Amino acid sequence: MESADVKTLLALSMLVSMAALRAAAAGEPDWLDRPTLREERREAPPAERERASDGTPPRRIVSPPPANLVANGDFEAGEAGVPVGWGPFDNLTTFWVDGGPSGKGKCLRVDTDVYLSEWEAHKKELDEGRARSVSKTPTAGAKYDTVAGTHGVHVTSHPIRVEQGAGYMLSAALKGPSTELFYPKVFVKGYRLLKGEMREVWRAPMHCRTSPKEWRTFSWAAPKVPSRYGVQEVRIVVYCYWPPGVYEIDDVRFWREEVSAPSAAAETPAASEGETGAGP
Ligand SMILES: [Ca+2]
Repeated sequence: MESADVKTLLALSMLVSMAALRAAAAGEPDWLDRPTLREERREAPPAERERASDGTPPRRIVSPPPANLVANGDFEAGEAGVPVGWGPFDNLTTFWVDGGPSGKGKCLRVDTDVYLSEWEAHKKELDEGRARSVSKTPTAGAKYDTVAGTHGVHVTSHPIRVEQGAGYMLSAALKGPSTELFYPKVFVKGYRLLKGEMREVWRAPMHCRTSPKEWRTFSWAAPKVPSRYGVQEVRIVVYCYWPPGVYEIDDVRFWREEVSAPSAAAETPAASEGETGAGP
């Protein structure tokens, strides 16, 4: 072999070694240069890319679902016959029952087909500590004198603190009657401390076009930022009214989610988030 060829070979091997060293310095093992792994890395979601760039081998990672900020949003935990973290329960219009989208576990049941007078009398008894179990009188006629046609039924969660500038999402599973104009809603109501007490300053509904035949899951189209309206804490409120009937609710979820610029711009002002007409 001529000395010129030896020099060329030496130069080439040095270049190869330097490339390997550079790759190692960049935290990339050289086996990542294999086309299939490169491909997998390119297609990986951001969470997986981050993991791969710190030198650990890339592999499929299923991200855990974001933490649900509603304690007992699945209504599985209960005490003294009612689910913890929610209220009020009267066992005339609100019940903790077996069931849910999976057909297992527990869920919330709301019956709005109860005479308003009967419900008010029962509530008075409960308030006065004269609790007794009652069964409703079957309703008849136009039913405008029922809870459905008047007050509606609210079931409210515990308070949840929200962070400044943070986006949040809401979802829930429901089953029950609805019409073109009337259907149950799940609200996020926002509160702030004003003159020593928490006052409602904002609300955002989720309209639920329910079916009495099947469970359906509903969610907001995009995250909302409650702190934009001065909100310090929120409560989730399930609201059922017209048509009179039995509604079931389960898997209420409220979680932090990054807000993208377009959805933030599209968010409607607080005043138009409220409901008009029959509402809570
Ligand atoms: Ca459940």
